[in-house]
Amino acid sequence: MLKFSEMQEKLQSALSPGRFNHTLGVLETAIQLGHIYNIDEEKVKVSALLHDCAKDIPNTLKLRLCKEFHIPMDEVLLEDIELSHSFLGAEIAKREYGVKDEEILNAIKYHTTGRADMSVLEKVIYLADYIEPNRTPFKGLEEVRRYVTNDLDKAMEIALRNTIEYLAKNDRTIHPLTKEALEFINSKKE
Ligand code: DGI
Ligand code: FE
Ligand code: FE
Ligand code: FE
Repeated sequence: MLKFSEMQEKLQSALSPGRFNHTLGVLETAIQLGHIYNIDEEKVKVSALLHDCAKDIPNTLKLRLCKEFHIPMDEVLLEDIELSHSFLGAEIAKREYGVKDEEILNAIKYHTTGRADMSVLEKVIYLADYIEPNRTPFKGLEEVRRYVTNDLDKAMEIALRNTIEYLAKNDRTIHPLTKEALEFINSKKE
């Protein structure tokens, strides 16, 4: 694995200034949440830094790389190539940044859709991405910020519900993993 400072330099040249700035916001937020929820700081930092490492790859190249790395392109991903950046990001973190830790790779892989039975690290990265301070405010953001420091699952539930509602309103297909993530959280409640 590259040193953190080397990763940061490599990433900065792969991302637009705005996307890099977003990443620094996610990094700062994830470190704070990581302390609250007692997770390994190194894992939090690497996951947060690299979560969007594939975001600025042009869509045609995303598609080609997904094929090359044997990332299964389901119907939703084919319709919305952009969505593949999380799955592709995990592969690039592994191949180009030398990340071997499966927990980190999964936090990157599921940061956009979520999935059923997420680890605490996965939830922290998903939510840090959602609430980081550089994001342009949107409906539901403040509610997630209110819950995130004391009820991680409640914050996930709200964020997932908001995302599904937003996608439905914009006639975009909801990925099965996104639905499963919300169903799993709801199934744990009475
Ligand atoms: O990469 P970021 O912008 O930082 O954030 P992200 O990785 O959470 O991506 C957000 C985008 O992903 C947003 O436009 C909504 C979209 N998205 C999230 N879940 C789904 C989805 N798009 C589709 N089609 N289906 C999903 O389930
Ligand atoms: Fe992303
Ligand atoms: Fe997100
Ligand atoms: Fe992001």
